[in-house]
Amino acid sequence: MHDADSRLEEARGLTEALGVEIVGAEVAPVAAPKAATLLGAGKVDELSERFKADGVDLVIVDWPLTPIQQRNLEKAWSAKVLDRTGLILEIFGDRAQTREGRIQVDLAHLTYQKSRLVRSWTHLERQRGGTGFMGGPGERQIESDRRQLDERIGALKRQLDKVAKTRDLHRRARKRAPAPVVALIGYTNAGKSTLFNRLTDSEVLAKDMLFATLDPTLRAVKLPSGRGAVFSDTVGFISNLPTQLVAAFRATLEEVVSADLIIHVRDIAREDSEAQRLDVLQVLSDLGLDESALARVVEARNKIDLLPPEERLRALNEADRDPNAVAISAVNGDGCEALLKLIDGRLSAGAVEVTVRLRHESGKALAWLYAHGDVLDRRDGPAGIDIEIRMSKMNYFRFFNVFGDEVNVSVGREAKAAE
Ligand SMILES: Nc1nc2c(ncn2[C@@H]2O[C@H](COP(=O)(O)OP(=O)(O)OP(=O)(O)O)[C@@H](O)[C@H]2O)c(=O)[nH]1
Ligand SMILES: [Mg+2]
Repeated sequence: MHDADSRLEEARGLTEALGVEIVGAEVAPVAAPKAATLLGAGKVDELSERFKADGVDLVIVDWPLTPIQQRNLEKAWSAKVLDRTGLILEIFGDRAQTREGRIQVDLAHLTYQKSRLVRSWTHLERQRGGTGFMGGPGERQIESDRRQLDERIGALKRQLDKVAKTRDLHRRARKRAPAPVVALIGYTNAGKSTLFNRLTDSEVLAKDMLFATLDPTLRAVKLPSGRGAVFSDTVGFISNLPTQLVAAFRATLEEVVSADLIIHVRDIAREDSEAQRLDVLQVLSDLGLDESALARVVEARNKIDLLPPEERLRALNEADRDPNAVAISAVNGDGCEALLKLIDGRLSAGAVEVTVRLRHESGKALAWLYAHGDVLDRRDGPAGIDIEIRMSKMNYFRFFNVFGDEVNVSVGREAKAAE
């Protein structure tokens, strides 16, 4: 879980990404959420005073607000109020540059708006004469709004289809060239663009700003072996990514996750690095990436330059023991050579012969190995079961992604380089 402080920091980052001046930010504990205003009346009043004194005209509430709550807070504070989804949609609206990106954002916006047309409440209001404390448009107005939104959503979807078809043609042209695609994905601000620039010698925008990148970029690279590959940099993930956005960006994201190899770039200098990792895996699974596809995921544990020496050493050692991970600094280049080598090796097909040590109780992992490889030798000892096995590279990496945490594995280093 992200704690309140990291969430507040992230909300600050998102607000800065919108380019507005931040007057203040704080955590407001909510014991019992109020249906009308989320916050209690006392808190709403107290904030109202302060907002007036500071001349605040935009308030971000990092929590999903119902349309009613949003409207009531706007009234109480005489300021525009955005919740997390609204804020992220605004940022995306600012950033989108390609035609496809703009259509995707518009689509997400309209879907969001449509989901916020309230019927049941206003229905009551209207029957009571329409002057209840909620105010709001009448039933007929809402129906006509909904129809208009539906029409525009339909039109955008058709446009998007057209653009996607063109992109599909481009993609097929690329597929004919045999270069495999390597996609950089990860939490926003993890360092994807910085790494992309370093690996491909390019200059896409890399900035200490959330969602600096929105539109995908592709570049061809030559790997150490001489093999060519196409790298892609794209939009970052975030916890509680608005579903409207995921839906609108589905085509882009699916293209990314269908890459031959997925580099999950992580900021491991952050306190909530593990929570961010889980958020990213959640988005991947939302996009339909299943267990077998996890074999295509490699972790680039970035920003090791920010770690104090002992922690850095630990990170390096841990990554060393994991065939699916490399510890790097995209800023100073540490580990990037090793990452390229790992990518190179992973893109070459073939089998590996390794010895894996399992704990006695790891029956599942043992059965998996027997099912997915040729067991060459088995030694049952007091420290565990040593299995010498030959299996496809794909299965080897898959094994680590599935069982890496729960089994005690000892592999010869040569396994990492085995072709
Ligand atoms: N110290 C340090 N900073 C890094 C490293 N990699 C990236 N950064 C910084 O982290 C910030 C974000 O980097 P980006 O490359 O823009 O991150 P991103 O993942 O592309 O972010 P979005 O496009 O916003 O999702 C920038 O200020 C980078 O300079 C690293 O290895 N070490
Ligand atoms: Mg970026």
